[in-house]
Amino acid sequence: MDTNDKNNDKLDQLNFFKTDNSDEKLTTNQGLKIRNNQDSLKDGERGATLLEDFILREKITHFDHERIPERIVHARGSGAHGVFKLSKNMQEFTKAKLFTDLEKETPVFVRFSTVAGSRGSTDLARDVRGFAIKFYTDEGNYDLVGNNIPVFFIQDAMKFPDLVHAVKPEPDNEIPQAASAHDTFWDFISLMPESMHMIMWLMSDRALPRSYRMMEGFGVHSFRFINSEGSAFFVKFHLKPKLGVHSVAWPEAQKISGADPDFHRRDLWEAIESGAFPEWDLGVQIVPEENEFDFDFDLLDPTKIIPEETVPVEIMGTLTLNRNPDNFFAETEQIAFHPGHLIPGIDFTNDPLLQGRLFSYTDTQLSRLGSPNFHEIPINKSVPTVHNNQRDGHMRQQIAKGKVSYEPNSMGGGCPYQAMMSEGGFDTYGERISGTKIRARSESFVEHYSQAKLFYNSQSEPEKTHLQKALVFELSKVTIPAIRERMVSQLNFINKDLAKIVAEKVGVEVKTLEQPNGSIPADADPEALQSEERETSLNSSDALSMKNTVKDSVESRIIAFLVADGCNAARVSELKSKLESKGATVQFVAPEMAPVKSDDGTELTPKHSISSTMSVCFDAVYVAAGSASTQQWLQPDYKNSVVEFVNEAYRHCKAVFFDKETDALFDKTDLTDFHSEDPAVISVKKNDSDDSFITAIASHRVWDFEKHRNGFIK
Ligand code: HDE
Repeated sequence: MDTNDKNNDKLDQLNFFKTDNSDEKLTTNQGLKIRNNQDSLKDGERGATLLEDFILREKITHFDHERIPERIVHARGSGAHGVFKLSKNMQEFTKAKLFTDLEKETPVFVRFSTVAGSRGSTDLARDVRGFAIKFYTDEGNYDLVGNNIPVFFIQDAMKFPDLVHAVKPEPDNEIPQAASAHDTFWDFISLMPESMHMIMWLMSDRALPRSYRMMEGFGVHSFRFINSEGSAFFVKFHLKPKLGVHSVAWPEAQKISGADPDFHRRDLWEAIESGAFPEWDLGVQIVPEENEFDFDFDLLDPTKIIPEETVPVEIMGTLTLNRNPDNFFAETEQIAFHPGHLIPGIDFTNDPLLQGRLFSYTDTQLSRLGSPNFHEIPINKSVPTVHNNQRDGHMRQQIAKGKVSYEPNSMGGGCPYQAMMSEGGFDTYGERISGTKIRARSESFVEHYSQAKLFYNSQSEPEKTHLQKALVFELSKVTIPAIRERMVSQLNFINKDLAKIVAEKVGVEVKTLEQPNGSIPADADPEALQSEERETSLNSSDALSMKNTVKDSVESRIIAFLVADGCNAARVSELKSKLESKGATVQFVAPEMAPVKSDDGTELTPKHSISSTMSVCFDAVYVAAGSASTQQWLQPDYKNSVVEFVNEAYRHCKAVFFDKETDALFDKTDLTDFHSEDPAVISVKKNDSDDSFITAIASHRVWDFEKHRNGFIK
């Protein structure tokens, strides 16, 4: 598929709004050609500027108003266009044409984001990632506004402003930016047992994706599918990346934030530009209405997953991102998502978090985009033309003809008239409800620890270690010991070892909380509900560990080739071709930016000099064969940098390949201590082949050797 040639209904609609300045003259906003864009109009060459300079005034006024409020959460984001192609007709469960028409490719726009940071903050914050999809369907826009973590911190929308206030920079000094490692966040969290499951995910490496293209996506809440007979099913949405789920390590994340704060944005952009289109399988877990109460948790509780072992994910089709936006502001910034943008065949549930979201998203667009007409902004326009009697407001674009803007009417022939269901009219699912108005939490929502345990138990040893270290890092930034203490006491309900390890490192004791805090109904027995012994019916779930993810491709991985004068051109070219034929990208890193002269005289153009990049920005390192090049690397100007480059890749468990005649450099690195079974140290001395390097890159990292590689185990 070619990015820019592929068109569809949405792209055709957007094309209408695009402009191209090639071969055009500069104009004012009124279309007047401008003769001088250098000087303002003055009273003589050295005189004061004249108020009548409408060209200057227009230019400055527009500039003064260029900024709009950033999103209150998810301000930092990147987006791309793509398509969704259905592979399985889901008509048994839903009448949504999006999920029943096998012929149709539905245009989409997807926006990924971090949550806490400002628009200009780093991509590599330890944070949840947003994963919001707008499907431009023939039945109107359908938005799936999800995250890369399948549960949420809180159960009820009432707590959302508190959560966000706690995690955002502290209000007195606006510190820290894009980080949860501070007092107010952990103060709040330690008082909110319902957040513990999400905290396990957030402290895991899931919160440090290698790429947006290597993240799962989740709808989080239970939604409903409704079929044409009116039968309903609870569904949870899942997106599974074809490249697998991969992460970086926290020490890398911190360095990448300095070396390339746009790391994820750049990665997405460059992958799409190079034709390596990111793909996800979109699937659902389906629970028939009559099985609603078959689980040991409440399906309406957004702090719970349905384990995939209990209800498998049924794959419906593929989401592909194949085109970068033309203009960041017009598209990625102005896109407005809303979980309430629905189409027939999909509906909500009573999940009290989702219910609150249904109010918030339209409301926030009014201050962010400034007008109830935000749906008319090109990126937000539905493919079907809008016909209704809503009128006027700031920046109205539509020119609605005729005298009639009310209903019922006879003067307009009754139009626009209501659609019957058979004509695609939306009908809310007729859920039977009877209840008393009450401001309370259901008892079925009160158990908070068993799925946190399930998550922790399901992690591999290296993942558990990373999670412990994340908690230690975060809590070490908490200045108030009582908060640290309360937090480790919460962890004690999840795993006693975890609590002990963290407590020791953050200098507090594990105390038994008298009873967990939280909104517990007056007549519930909190101790029974929160008992340490309480487990889920499942001990561990493979789907929760990244260890079990897909590891079969080097596609779009970025490999640093350390090349210097005299390196072996034939080997460089041979390995480069092998890697590129499998979809990887090779970038030359040289002592300086000057072209490198290889042994046969071929010039290699570096993408980076050793002083302008770091190995944290790459997936693997190859040290090019050649004794002359090795000697150049060992010159005082480069030696420390190149040794650190290699050591750092090694510490972070990446594949490192030392080719022929590179021993002199190898001997200066930490690799001299490598474990003989470590499959990602590739060396001609071990008789490793190029294929071993390729397999090692595909497996992402050898986390199992992390302790050896960092010298903890000899
Ligand atoms: Fe959001 N959320 N949210 N959220 N959310 C916003 O809407 C809100 C929640 C999510 O790329 C805001 O347009 C409330 C869960 C994503 O443009 C705002 C509650 C999930 C994005 C808002 C939640 C999300 C947002 C800010 C609790 C995962 C970025 C700007 C009741 C299922 C969308 C905006 C984009 C954005 C409110 C909880 C995902 C303020 C009140 C749970 C991916 O309306």
